[in-house]
Amino acid sequence: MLYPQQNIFRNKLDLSGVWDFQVDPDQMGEQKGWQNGLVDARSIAVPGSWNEQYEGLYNYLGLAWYVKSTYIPQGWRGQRVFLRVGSACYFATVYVNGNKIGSHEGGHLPFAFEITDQIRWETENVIAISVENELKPTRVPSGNMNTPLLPVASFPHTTYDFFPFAGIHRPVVLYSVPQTYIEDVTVVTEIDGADGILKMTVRLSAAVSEQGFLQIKGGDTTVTAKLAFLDGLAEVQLTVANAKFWSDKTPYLYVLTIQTEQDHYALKVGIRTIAVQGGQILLNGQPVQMNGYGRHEDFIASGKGLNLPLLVKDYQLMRWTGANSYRTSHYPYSEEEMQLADREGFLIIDEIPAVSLQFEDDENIAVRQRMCLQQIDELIARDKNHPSVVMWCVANEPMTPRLNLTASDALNDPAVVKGKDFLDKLMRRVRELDPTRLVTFATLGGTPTSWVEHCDVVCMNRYWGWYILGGELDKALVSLEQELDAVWETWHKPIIMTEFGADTLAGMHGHPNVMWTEEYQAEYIRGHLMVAAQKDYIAGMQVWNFADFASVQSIMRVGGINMKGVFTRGRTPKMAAHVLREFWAK
Ligand code: BDP
Repeated sequence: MLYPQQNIFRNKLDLSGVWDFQVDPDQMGEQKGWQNGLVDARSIAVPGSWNEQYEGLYNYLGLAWYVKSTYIPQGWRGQRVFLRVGSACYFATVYVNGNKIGSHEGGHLPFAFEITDQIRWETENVIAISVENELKPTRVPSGNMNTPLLPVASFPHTTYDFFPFAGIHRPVVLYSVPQTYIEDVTVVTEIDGADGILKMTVRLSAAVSEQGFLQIKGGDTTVTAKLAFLDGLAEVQLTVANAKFWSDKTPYLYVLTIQTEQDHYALKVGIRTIAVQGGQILLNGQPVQMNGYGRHEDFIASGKGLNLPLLVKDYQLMRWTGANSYRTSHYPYSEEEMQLADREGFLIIDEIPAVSLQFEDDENIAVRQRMCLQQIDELIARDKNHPSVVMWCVANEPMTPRLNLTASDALNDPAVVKGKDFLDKLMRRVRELDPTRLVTFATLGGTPTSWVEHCDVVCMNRYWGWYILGGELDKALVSLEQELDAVWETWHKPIIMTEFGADTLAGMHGHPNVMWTEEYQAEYIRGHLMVAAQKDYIAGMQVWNFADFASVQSIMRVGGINMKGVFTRGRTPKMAAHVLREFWAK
């Protein structure tokens, strides 16, 4: 799943723009031949969620069609041509010139199909993509569950607290590659004193044996090596003497270029290591704090669609508060976002969309587990070479019907046993695919203790002073401190608070600082950071949330917005942003 690129051997045509669009609530489109063109189309932006582009589509989550016609350059003849979708939420089917090419399930990861044999070289080609985002218990994340563990009804009926934006969210790209092309590259780095060691595996699309060449370049340093492919596979290890290591403070990137008989591929790589020791996370052997946010891909009108100016602005705002880290809560973010993280020096906890997993119905559990494993495979394939990604997160707040079970009750509770088995399997899969990074999942208060056993870092989402002891900050902070100490005593693993926050209506002030005021949020965050500052085992504090974001409608969400942002949805700072600056930026 290499990111497509343009070079002298490869071509790329980005089909982002305004496409034809039509909803298909009765699912008759294919029968009516919509794969060849729409009859009553309106305009839609790609990438972008459809929900905020038209008022009437806000709550529409059924099937919809996207169509675009394009020439394919003559110069691509003789090459293999692929159609790649950065992400489509949730289930997508691709058609080229009326023929069904393939489908993909899962809303936040890229997929590509070879379309070489479908191409018309003399005329325009019709690309049609149908996308559907129904909420179902078997999907990840799940919706329309009939076991509502969440106490407040919501519309749409998600199990998660963000709006289920739908559509083609990332670019649709046509790209061409040589007949035998570089299909995959894996780079693993180690540090030996002042030297950087890179272990690289390159896989070709065919099991051929040939010679290739590889180069690492950065500043005045160039290191080269020969590649000997045997049955399409080559492995090589290189040492960069006196290397510049990648870190959040100095995000130095080398350019790795791979050359084979027919193909070229270039990749930016950072040399760094990540490990845990006692209560600390070590980046390049040195303790590091992962301070920042839980976030969302979310903005006015574009929904969850890739929004490049917003990405750049968000990184600037995060840096302005002194943050060096965030979690891709609650699903993989765009590839462009990950590239920016490498470049800007952010430490990423990379999460699959397993939000609020429940362990009730065996059939649903089995389907969901397959989807979780698929998403782990796809995510690691996509993000394994990003130095910014330091930790994989296999779930957010998996839950059982009864929280806070005593240790002995938990032993026999069927949901606890199933949940442990489920999470253990996910973490095992991650370690098989990538033994070099850390693994975790985000716990909520009352999570069965045993589930945390295989985590490298204990990630805690806690709302002392908001959902619990709201308005009683002094008491809340005492409880927080007690709980943190107890978790540390149990596990002796580093702890990151991956969520803590308070809904805050921007512009609402109070003296005294009651809940929902900017003053309350500011004091809430200050209090949490002060508790954390006294604890050596705290390896990071990630505020929920970076910015206000669209959620589902419920009595919990004024205007359908979760207002725990330190910035508003339009990106103006609340008072709390200045508190974070005091702690992190000075
Ligand atoms: C946490 C969830 C997060 C919610 C948050 C909240 O992980 O997705 O948005 O609560 O309630 O439990 O604001």
